[in-house]
Amino acid sequence: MTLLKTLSLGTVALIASMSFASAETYTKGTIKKLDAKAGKVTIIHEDLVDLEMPAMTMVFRADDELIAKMAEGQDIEFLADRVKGKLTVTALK
Ligand SMILES: [Cu+2]
Repeated sequence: MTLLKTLSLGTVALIASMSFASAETYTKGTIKKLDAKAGKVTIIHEDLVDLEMPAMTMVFRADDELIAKMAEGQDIEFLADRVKGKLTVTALK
């Protein structure tokens, strides 16, 4: 039991330090429109800290795998980055 507790505490500490190291901040948003064919998603997003962008509604690109997890009207927490100059959703929580 003690060993198990020690192990899980170690895991938590490791994950915590990893998320600090990546310095990525998930942003809250709501999916307004989804265009799966075009690989585009319109998100009403809060402040995007990593991209120094204020809250707004805008179109992002997203790959098929991420779009498959999205639905219009859904509240999400996501990561975004510039990929080849285009703002792209890179992860969903
Ligand atoms: Cu924006």
